[in-house]
Amino acid sequence: MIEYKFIITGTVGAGKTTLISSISEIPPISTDVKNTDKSFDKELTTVAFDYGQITISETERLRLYGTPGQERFSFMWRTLAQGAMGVIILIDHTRPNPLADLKIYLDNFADLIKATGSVVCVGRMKPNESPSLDDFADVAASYNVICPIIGVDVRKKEEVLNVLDILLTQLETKD
Ligand SMILES: Nc1nc2c(ncn2[C@@H]2O[C@H](COP(=O)(O)OP(=O)(O)OP(=O)(O)O)[C@@H](O)[C@H]2O)c(=O)[nH]1
Ligand SMILES: [Mg+2]
Repeated sequence: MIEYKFIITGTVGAGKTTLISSISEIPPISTDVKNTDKSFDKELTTVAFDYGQITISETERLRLYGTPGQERFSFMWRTLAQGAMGVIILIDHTRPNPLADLKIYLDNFADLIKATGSVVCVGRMKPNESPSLDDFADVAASYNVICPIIGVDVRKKEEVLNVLDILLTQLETKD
């Protein structure tokens, strides 16, 4: 069995745990606990990682790890990035400064992004709302990152599968 490891990262509440549970064919492993941080209004939050998997053919399986969103758990980010073949950066468009959020992950995952496939997913984006997908692309380009930037509703399985397809295609075309 060939196994691909992808990770998903992004800010608190962006929907990383939700994305994994949308596609996992096993009950996702979650390390969510009751949130005690009053700076964001969320009942549960991930403290270590999420895990889900999906079989993509008779010989290929995809393992998907989600990072904690909170930066105080960022020591987990590097651990989870080890051996990853692709990274999904999930941005919550409704946060105060989603372009600055993107920069945090472009910085922290720079090595992985350079070495593997990557895709930036923008969630909760209403049509014609600013910043635009082009604005995100400009930020990525300023970090020398050229990757697909797409609007995604992580609650929709087909949309998440499309993201995974994009990453798998990048693996095929990478030398
Ligand atoms: N209305 C709406 N809700 C969304 C959308 N995308 C995600 N959500 C919801 O936002 C919440 C996201 O929660 P999680 O999946 O726990 O987020 P997370 O990124 O894992 O958060 P942490 O682990 O705390 O960093 C879920 O309740 C989702 O259903 C969207 O496009 N619209
Ligand atoms: Mg989570």
